[in-house]
Amino acid sequence: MPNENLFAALRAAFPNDLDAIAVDTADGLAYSWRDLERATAMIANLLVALKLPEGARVAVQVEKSVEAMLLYLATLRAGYVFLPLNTAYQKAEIEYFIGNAEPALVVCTQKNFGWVSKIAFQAGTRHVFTLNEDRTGSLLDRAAHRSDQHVPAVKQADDLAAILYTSGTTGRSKGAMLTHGNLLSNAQVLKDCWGWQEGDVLLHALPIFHVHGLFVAIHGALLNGSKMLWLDRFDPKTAIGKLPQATVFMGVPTLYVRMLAEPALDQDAARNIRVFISGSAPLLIETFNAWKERTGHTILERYGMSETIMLTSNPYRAEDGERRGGTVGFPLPGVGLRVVGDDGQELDAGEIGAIQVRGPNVFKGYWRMPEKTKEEFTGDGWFKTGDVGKVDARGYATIVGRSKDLIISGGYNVYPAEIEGYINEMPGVAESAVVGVPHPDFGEVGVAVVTAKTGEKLDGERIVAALKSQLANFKIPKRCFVVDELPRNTMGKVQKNLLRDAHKGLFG
Ligand code: MLC
Ligand code: AMP
Repeated sequence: MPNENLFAALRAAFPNDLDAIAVDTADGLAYSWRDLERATAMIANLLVALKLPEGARVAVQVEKSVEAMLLYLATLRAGYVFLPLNTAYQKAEIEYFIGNAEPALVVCTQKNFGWVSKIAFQAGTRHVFTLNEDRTGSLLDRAAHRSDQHVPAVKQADDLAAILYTSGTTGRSKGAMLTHGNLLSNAQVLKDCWGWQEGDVLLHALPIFHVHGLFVAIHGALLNGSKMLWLDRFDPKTAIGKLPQATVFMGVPTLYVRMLAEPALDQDAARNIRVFISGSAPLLIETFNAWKERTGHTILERYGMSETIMLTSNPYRAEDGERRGGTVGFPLPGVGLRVVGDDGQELDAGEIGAIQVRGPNVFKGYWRMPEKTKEEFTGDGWFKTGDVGKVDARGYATIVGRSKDLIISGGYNVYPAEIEGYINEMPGVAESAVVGVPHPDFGEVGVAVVTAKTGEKLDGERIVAALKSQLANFKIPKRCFVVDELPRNTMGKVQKNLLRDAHKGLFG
């Protein structure tokens, strides 16, 4: 039986010249393809030596670095399941993820080792290693003694490769289980759709805890044997400075907005770019137009999810159609996308309804949540995205809203229910509502509206400060208002649309 391990496919795409540069970092380090090959073998051999059980999860909360990417690739190579965690997550969030996923190995930064290892050991994790931004830490120390030869573990397309936690509208986060087959089939489709070609160079500026930076960007470059210019963090000036050396750039809309604010962004800076790709959040038509005017390039917008990786894309080639701002383009080859009404019946072109999808890219289910998984699929096997949209007569899909109560801020998902849960626990709080309002930088940000229990006095700033010690920074509402009562409809349900309207002009 052929080995369907994703790593094996990525490795097979390495160029013949293994001494060529695979990754260049902003601080002047260069990694050859041979370095990638050997370092992933050494880390994979370390994982093998730990005798982790079949299907073991490797949970990783470290800053972005090339070594963090090598750890991801080594986990695939050794046949274990990678579980990336945003570095913004705080104690309670990590406690939940580790408790739920029960990883056999946790890798964290030295700075967080005390509290992360305590949580991990309490959850039954056997090994906790460290990996720091400056390439120090016990993971690499231990891997340094291992052989640099390793045959990729044999995996089938249906075997798990990664678990990505995504928050839920109710209850706790769910771990989306993605298989080697999900990831590889999607990467192969994108390689063709986006015209990856010889000589391409990717400017990698996104975090690597989520689908966009971890899968779409890294798999895209590796599967094409393309060099990456690696930025550990996004800074618009640095990114613009690197653009002339790149041919492909991927970003969430906030990255485009921040680069547009720099006078240095012009046609010359973008002269070698073949394609600018945007996704993870709606790209405003103003940004799409301003980008075209300033750089001469039409951004290609695409749409995806943690549960499905990439679903749709605007056309790359002119003969396939124009890139239409405000739309997310056509379903990718192999992806089925339909828009259904309240009765579950498919709607006609132009009609707005719930978006459902299916295809080889659609995940295997939520980790240890068979009931939740069942709820999110229709009886005939389509996944309910929670997005609301339409498909026009020419086949372009547009996302017009979400049926899930979700805020997308700077490309990160924030679930109001989670934030409200924390606020409602605070002393003196009667109830709260968190809504998303437009923001010029992040697209959308959360604003909290809170009422006090009778006789209690609350201070919005203190509520925000208290949240900061409990939750990832991007989830913190940018403002908190204390009011006498929340608007309700006749059924007693809080009218979030009225709150959104009342605060929509807050950030100009
Ligand atoms: C940072 N802050 C945010 C924020 N990021 N607030 C709201 N939303 C965000 N996304 C806040 C911090 O809390 C802090 O507030 C202040 O902004 C500065 O923090 P920072 O750490 O310096 O921010 P910065 O590094 O500039 O980060 C901004 C960013 C980052 C846009 C570069 O958010 C980012 O990398 N976003 C990309 C997310 C991404 O990759 N998404 C893909 C998901 S995959 P304070 O008050 O503490 O000062 C997916 C599927 C698909 O969705 O289709 O791709
Ligand atoms: P996540 O759960 O973080 O993977 O986020 C997935 C969600 O991001 C989708 O369900 C959409 O709501 C949203 N999304 C991704 N790409 C786009 C896009 N191009 N336009 C609008 N929304 C998007």
